[in-house]
This record gives sequence, C-alpha cells and structure tokens, in this order.
Amino acid sequence: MYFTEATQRRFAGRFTAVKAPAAGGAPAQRDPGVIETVTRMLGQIRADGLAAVTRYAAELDGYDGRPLEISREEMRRSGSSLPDDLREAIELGAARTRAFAEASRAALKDLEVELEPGVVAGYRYVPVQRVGAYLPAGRFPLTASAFMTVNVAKAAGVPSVVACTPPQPDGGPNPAVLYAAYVSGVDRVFLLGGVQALAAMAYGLVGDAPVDMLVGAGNAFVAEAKRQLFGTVAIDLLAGPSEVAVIADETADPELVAADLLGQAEHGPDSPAALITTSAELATAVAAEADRQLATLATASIAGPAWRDHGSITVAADRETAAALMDDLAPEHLEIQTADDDWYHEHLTAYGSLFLGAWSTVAYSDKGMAGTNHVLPTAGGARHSAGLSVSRFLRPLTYQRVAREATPVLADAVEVISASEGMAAHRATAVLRTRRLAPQEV
Ligand code: HSO
Ligand code: ZN
Repeated sequence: MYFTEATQRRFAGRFTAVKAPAAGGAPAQRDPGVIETVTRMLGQIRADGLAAVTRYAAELDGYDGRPLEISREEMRRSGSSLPDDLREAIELGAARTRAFAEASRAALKDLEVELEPGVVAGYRYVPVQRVGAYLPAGRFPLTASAFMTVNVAKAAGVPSVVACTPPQPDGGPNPAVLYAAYVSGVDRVFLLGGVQALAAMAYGLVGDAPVDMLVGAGNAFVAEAKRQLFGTVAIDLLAGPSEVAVIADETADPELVAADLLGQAEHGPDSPAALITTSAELATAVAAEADRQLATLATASIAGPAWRDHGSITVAADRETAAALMDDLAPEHLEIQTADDDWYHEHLTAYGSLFLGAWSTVAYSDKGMAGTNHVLPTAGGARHSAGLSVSRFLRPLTYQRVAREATPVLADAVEVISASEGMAAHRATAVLRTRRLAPQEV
C-alpha cells in the first residue's frame, strides 16, 4: 500500500517520504502456485465429493475422522470451557455487532413509487436464503469473525447460516471461535478449514443444500477458493493482508499512533501500515516510537518485517494534500487523529472503515466492540467497494404493477422500439395487450 507513480508525480513538492516501504508497496500479486493448487483441489472435490473433502482435511489440517458436524451441545459447552471474562467479552461483541446490524437493517426501507398513473415500481429487501461463513483459526484465531458474518447475516434475516472452522492441534474447533458462532446464532457448524471448507459449503457437501453466498476472510488459499467459486456462489469480497493507515497532525500522541500502526502490522509480515501527517515532528516521533515498541512487542517477528517492508511515513504540506494522498491509498482501516477530524470525515472518499479521534482505535472494531464490521476491502478495493454489512445479505428485488389504463403509453412505446429492433415476439406482447383494450380506449 503506497502511492502510485502517477500520484507521486501529481503531488511532487507537496509531500516528503520520511519512510517508504522497503518492499515498494505494490499489493502482492496472486501467487500462480496458489491458483493452481486451488483449481486442482476444487476439481477433485467436484469429482469425489465428501471423500475428497475429508482426505484434504486429514492431509492439511490433521482432521482425525470425528463427525464433521459440531453438535449444539458442544457449542454450548465451548462457552463454559472459556474463562468468564473471555466468555463475557464474546457475548458483548456479539450483542454490539448485532445491535448495529439490526439498526442498519431497520434503516433499509422497501420502496414503492407510482411513476405515472397506473405504473407502479418498487422493491422489497429479500435476504439471501443460504449463507456459508468461514471462521478462520490459523496464525491467530480471529474470535470476532462470526460476529461480522454469521451475526450480520442473521440480523439481515438469512434463514440458513452454516459455518466452517478448522480443527486445532487437539483435533477440535477453537472454543472461543465456536462460542462466538453460537452466540451469533449460527445454524450448523462443521469442522473444516481452507479450500475444502469453502468447496464443501458451495457444493452442498455439508449442510442441507449448497449455499448461495460465501463470506469471511482467510489466508491466500481461502481467498483464491472464494475467487474461483464466485459465480457458483456470491462472495462478500476478496480480502488481502489487513491494512491500517493514520492521518495525524501535531496534536496527535506519537505513542498511540505508533501502537495503532503496529496493531495491524501484527496480522502478517505483508500487512501494510501508513502514516500521513502534516507535522514533521510527529513523523520523527512516530518513527522512533515504532522502533521502541517493536523492541518489546511479543509479535515483533511478524509486525517488525511488516513495518520495515510495508510501513510508510509521509509528511504532507497541508490537510488537502494529506486527504488526497490518503484517498489514493484507500486503506482498509483509517484512523484520524487531528484537530480537524470532522473536516477529514467530510472530505475523504476511500476507506473501508474510519476511526475518528484518538480514542477510536481499530482493534475496537476488529473485536466487535465498536459494532461495525471488520470484513472490509483491502488493496485499494475501498475505491469501489464497501465492507460487509446487512445490505450485502439483502437484495432489493424489484417488481412492477402496470394497470390496464396505463397500457396505451407503455405498449405503444414498446411496440415502436421492438419493431425498430426487429424483435417480433417482444412487439407481440405489447400489441396483444393493446388489442385487449376496448376500441374507445385506444
Ligand atoms: N483487522 C482484521 C480483523 C481482525 N483483527 C479481527 C483482529 N481480529 C480485518 O479487518
Ligand atoms: Zn486486526
């Protein structure tokens, strides 16, 4: 995540790079090896069904042959196995994301409008009927995943939500991930990870029927599987490495800014983090702070290389430049820590989710506590897309009702256009209706 050459030229003289990403900053290319592996696995699973799914699960995840479906009883028990404070935090995250999703649902109103007398058009929001959620538990078990997928789908009214989560070294699911799915209202959970999990849900090898839509993030193989299954099913989005960016001015606290940059760099050695500031002093202070914090950070072996290879600090001449440069990055998460937070909120046009003020840190949303979704566009996707929300699970299905008295206007126009196109059968549908009218009406 760094400025394109065109942007660097366009803003030449209005910004200084205090730290550029050592790796250049272009988003990672899709790995041909990953593409090929996924294609082969999907082909095998299409051919051999569940036998191929469990074969891959044993080979790749150490699946031990227990029933793939996790019982309701085991879901309930996963909660009691957790420390009280963790269980309560999970319940809080589920409740908060549900509340935001339900409020968002309530704000989506069906529409019906009479365009002219006798011509009514409208839509009704109808939920997708079957959703499959992927709940990863790889390098880190992302406990909040179910809040963002299962919970939001349920708030949207999706009748069937199934989930897959990979077995852990002990052979079972991660209990926190499972409990989060349970309190999010999941219908059924299967002990499967990776490509085989997504294929099993898309092809209907687990659950009652193939799902209509796959949601949830995962590693590069999961993202590639979703890309290849798109068309067979809908998907939420293709998530790349998690990203964070901060706009800060001289009023910002360098320790908090550095902590928030490293807070997402921890996701992986390819996770980008960018600071754009209007203060040269803050830029220097944050650079020093990042090094200081990395010296003792328990996950420095991940966050350190991420910061070195994909981290950047830029000093912008003024807030207009800072905002324009940030729109060029279109980061997944964007924090604003300035004296002008509202100005930035009004002017910025490309981010996955915005965190206004020093008290609003990305991890609050990551873990569900801010209510908003953490499934967000990465790698510049925020220029054209928004993150997951109830609206992705709800389709505004249109309808029209044309009254007899509106027939002359509609039918005549359709007759003329169809005739000019040579579409005789289309024309006939209009002409026949005109003939049905009493002669005095025509
Ligand atoms: N930052 C990730 C979500 C997450 N991080 C969950 C930690 N837990 C993608 O938005
Ligand atoms: Zn995160």
